[in-house]
Amino acid sequence: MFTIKKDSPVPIYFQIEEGIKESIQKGSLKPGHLMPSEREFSERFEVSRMTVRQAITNLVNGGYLVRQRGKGTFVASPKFDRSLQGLTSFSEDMRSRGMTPSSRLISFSMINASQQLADRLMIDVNEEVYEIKRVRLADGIPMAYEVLYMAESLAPSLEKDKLLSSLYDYAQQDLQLHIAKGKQVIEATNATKEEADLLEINEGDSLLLIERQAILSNDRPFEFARSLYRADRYKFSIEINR
Ligand code: 16G
Repeated sequence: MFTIKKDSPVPIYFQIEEGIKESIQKGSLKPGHLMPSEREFSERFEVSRMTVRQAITNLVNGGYLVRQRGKGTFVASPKFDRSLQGLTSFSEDMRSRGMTPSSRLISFSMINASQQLADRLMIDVNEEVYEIKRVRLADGIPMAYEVLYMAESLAPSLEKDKLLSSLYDYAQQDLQLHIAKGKQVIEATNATKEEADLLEINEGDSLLLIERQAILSNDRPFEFARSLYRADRYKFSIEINR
């Protein structure tokens, strides 16, 4: 590994931080690598555990390392860079990166539309709506947790097994619905205990909440969905012109 200079004016925690960062950037520390514990680091460099902790915490906050409850601290995987252009589905996004999408169905139920949901789906209050909760995985790793609402009248024969694969594929191929446009809002949030357990992260970890309202070519809303993306796995980019 790298060395540190105790007589340097550069703070020790910063030297450790930069040393680890450089090892990650050069590829000598690879994604998924289990980092030594704070104790091991402090013994190796003969510095306090507080100093090591500060360096590690900065690297976790910067997205270079991830802490996994009860397992240790690992070198983070590069974030999935998702374009904000285009109305793609989770399955399409993963397939375009050569990853295999899958879903874990948490619940599938029918509810009566509240006023707010009725407005979003442009249906009457109390009309039947599917509530679908799924964890979305890429190559078996949980990436997002989604709760989506869709008017029952759009897909009266929707069954559980369809939700294990792509809902957009089902809508387009089986129901001949044309998802044409949409509106998205992105906000930052922190994982609740339940969300953290589903996404295999720690309670309080950062998440990106995306609310999507997808609209069909006949101007009828297709879905209202709230997707919680792991902020350690995702970043969003967009091309802009002036
Ligand atoms: C994406 C959409 C979600 C949609 C899902 C369909 C965002 C923020 N959300 O996750 O609204 O329901 O794709 O995916 O992009 P599927 O066709 O793979 O089931």
